[in-house]
Amino acid sequence: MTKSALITGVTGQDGSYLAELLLSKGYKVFGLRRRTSTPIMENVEHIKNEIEFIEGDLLDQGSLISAIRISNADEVYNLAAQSFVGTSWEQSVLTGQVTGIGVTNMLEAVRLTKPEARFYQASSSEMFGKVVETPQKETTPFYPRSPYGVAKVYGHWITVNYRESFDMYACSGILFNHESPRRGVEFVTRKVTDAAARIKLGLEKELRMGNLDAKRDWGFAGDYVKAMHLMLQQEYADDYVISTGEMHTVQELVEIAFNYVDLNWKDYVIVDPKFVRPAEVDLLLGDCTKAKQKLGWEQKVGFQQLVQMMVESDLQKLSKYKV
Ligand code: NDP
Ligand code: GDR
Repeated sequence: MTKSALITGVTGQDGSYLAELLLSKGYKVFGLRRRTSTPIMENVEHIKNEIEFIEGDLLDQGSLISAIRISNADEVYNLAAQSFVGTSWEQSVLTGQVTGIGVTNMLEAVRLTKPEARFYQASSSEMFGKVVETPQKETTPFYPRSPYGVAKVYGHWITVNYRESFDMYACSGILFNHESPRRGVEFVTRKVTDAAARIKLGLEKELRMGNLDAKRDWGFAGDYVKAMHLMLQQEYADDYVISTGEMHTVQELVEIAFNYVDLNWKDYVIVDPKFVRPAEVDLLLGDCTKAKQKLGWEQKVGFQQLVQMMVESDLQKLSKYKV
């Protein structure tokens, strides 16, 4: 029998890769999409005719109940969020409402409408924040460092709570940073690959950055959405860390991107306090042994390959504007 899935945040980076994956597995895919004055469809343009879009918003309970009714989803992937850490200091209340309470709205819609549906919550390594142990695993205590991280901790625990209170199949994937050519341009990887391509093509002269010493565990979004799907195919619902187990600095990211276009990054990069955060997460490094053993998940794309893939994609997108 054909399975159906509902993806919130389908127009985002992960939503688009997950929709592709589920379509390739023969799922009927429904995507929750916000009403916007101009449609934001770039990531899903190539599959828009295969997805059934339902208008709704994580802040509007009725629309979520309708979405579960219309889709009759067997699997619900809650990927929607205000997902940019930087903005979470500027819009902290909104971030709490969407990224935190929005999870309860979604869980309630499932509980009231189709409690047997399987539920995935997009938790984050940002919950570890000012890390209390390294590497971080499922049992590492949380210490969030931004309104975004705090909201994700709430979303994480409400998912665990609904699993334990209502016996729902609700999982939380604690995913470390994952990137792709579809990443929003404000996130550091895409900001750097976009800038390297622009500078190479003569469209920009400099790149203003924040903290170059921050360390992250960066993987490829296309690999990570496979873990989300696997989490909903198990006998019991559980929570899993998904990561590469490798850590790099922002400076290394910059070096790889600029080297790829034969430029010396030191000639173009300026550190600007405007991009330094009020509270920083200095390092994140994940231990995904549990996911490897129980889900059989593994990453395929390495860090250098990822950065080069992103620069190449930005060069192609921008080459028509070359001066
Ligand atoms: P994106 O920012 O690319 O996508 C977020 C999506 O959420 C967009 O489709 C956006 O819609 C939608 N959205 C935002 N607010 C609302 C709302 N109020 N109602 C309905 N939809 C809304 O994020 P990613 O794809 O990178 O991440 C997916 C999820 O995983 C997020 O929850 C993120 O916090 C989490 N996460 C991401 C990681 C990463 O490294 N990428 C790591 C760990 C967790 P629109 O297009 O209209 O703006
Ligand atoms: P992050 O991603 O906050 O880890 O959240 P981001 O790419 O924004 O920052 C990573 C690190 O780079 C440093 N940095 C800069 N960041 C940005 N955006 N712009 C800059 O100019 C810059 N200079 C240095 C940051 O200070 C930070 O240390 C991402 C999001 O996808 C979340 O939704 C997700 O939950 C986590 O990853 C895991």
